[in-house]
Amino acid sequence: MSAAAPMTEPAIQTDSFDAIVIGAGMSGLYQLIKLRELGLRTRVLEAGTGVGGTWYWNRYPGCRFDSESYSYGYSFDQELLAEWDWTEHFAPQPETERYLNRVADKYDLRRDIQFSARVKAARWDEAGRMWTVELENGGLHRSRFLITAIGALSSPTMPSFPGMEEFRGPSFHTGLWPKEPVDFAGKRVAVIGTGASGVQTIQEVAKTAAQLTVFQRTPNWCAPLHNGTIPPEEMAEIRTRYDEIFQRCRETWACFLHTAHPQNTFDVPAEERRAFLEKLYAERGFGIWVGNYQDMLTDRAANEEVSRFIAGKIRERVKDPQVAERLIPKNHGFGTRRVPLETHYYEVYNQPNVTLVDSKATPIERITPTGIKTSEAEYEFDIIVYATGFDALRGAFDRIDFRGRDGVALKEKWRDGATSLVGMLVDEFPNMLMLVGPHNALGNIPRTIEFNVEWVADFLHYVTERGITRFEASPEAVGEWMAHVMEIAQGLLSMEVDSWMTGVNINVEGRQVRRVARYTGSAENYRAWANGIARRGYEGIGTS
Ligand code: N01
Repeated sequence: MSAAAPMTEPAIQTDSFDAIVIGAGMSGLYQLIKLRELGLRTRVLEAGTGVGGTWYWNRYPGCRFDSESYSYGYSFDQELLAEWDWTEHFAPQPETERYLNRVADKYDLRRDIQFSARVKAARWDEAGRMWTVELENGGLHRSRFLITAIGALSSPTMPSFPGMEEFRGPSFHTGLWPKEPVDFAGKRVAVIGTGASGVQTIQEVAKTAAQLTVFQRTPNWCAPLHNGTIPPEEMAEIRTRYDEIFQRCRETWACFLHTAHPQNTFDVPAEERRAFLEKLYAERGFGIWVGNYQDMLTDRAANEEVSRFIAGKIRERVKDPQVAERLIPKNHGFGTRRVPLETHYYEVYNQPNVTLVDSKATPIERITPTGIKTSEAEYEFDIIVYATGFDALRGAFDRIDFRGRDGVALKEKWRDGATSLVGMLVDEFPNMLMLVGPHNALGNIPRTIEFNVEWVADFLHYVTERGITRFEASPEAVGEWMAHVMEIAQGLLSMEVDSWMTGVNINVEGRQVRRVARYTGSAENYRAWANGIARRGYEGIGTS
């Protein structure tokens, strides 16, 4: 059956393809484009009803980039770069979703995407050298190659408070937001969680809610986003600099426009240091985090210096000193967790309609039919928002029953931590490739995605040109890469802190132990390793 077959579901069917891609987000869409160029019959299986992945599911109020828009879009299509106008330096979710739909339209991608197709299991068939992919609705597909494009932060997690199902009002997880707008005007609203999603939600909901109560367990260090609109003449100027912008992203540590300052914190006189931090605080985007002094994330004293500076800013911005203290992290230094970027977030706590509850001191005990009961008080709410995050990096894999050679389950294999070769291959899982899998360079993620998608396309070109029908990473190559991944994370202050970046999520069984969950070296290093494998004839990947 051809890949151009009508996408009607849910009739049980067994279709055969050269490649199946799971997920129609940024990575899946680009992978489809590249696989078509290779002439591979490809089917993309997408759980949602539209394209966009992260930008399809995360429609919560205030959701937007915190990479500069023009550093975030695809770089591979000059025509698209010439046509597309970003309207804000950090585009809001609806604009990004529109952008990804434009890409899908332009390349007529939807004819190869099957929507409402959530993958339940994928089994490797050694005799046939094929993957069999089973959908939750019972549909079956087979393919020679399997590519996961399932995202790093795509498996939302809920807390397990007693009584959650009894709450009478609507409740939402930020990562599973409904398509219909939610009206907060005049409502009593609770937001649980103060990570990047919580912060963006809180500052938006505070504008209209009658009362907003924020349940904060661990404060995060937040810094100003400094968003602004992009007038047409500025967009025209940005457009002339796209080559320079993407070149810059290729050269920086994490593919952002910002990269570490080449000096150490205390090599600079105090006054100059203060001026530099003030400058970063006043600038757009992640500069304060990834463009700070180069030792800020490895040297404890350097980190304390920057933390003190940011704490001072919080104290200046929040009028009630007790509330300010509650908002200042005490158990981790600045930048050792992902820094949420904010717009008047701290000033929200000066509003009379906003209350901050310390849910470490007074934990949530249960959700009641009318609100939330903590160890100290009972609150009434019309709406509860769970901004409680994701089972990062691993969760999207665990939701699918991947079975490799001899029936080995990926979930079991990764029980004590994921293993991979450059985050893209796993031994015992032949013909499977992962985009943005564990131990990927993440950072400004579209840049990583483009690199990975092109690496996968080049590899599949190599494979198909030679009539190779089976490939598998060797355990030795995986071991060597993992040793590098572990070694490079040594000495990072972030490794001493619980967060999704160290694989911790108290809401998920088995995620209580800190691990090296992502590649913490530079993107350049990551690319050099992956390109080295390719240059040496895909060394460490057995083929037949
Ligand atoms: O999730 P999080 P997120 N009881 O894990 C709290 C990306 N992103 O969705 O810290 C009470 O950071 C939890 O508390 P604690 C970005 O990479 C990007 O906000 O565990 N509280 C924490 O406060 C980001 O880092 C953008 O003590 C509970 C919060 O919920 C990543 O996604 C925008 C709880 C979870 O924070 C994840 O961000 C948004 C419980 N049982 C997100 N369980 C962009 O701008 C959890 N919490 C592109």
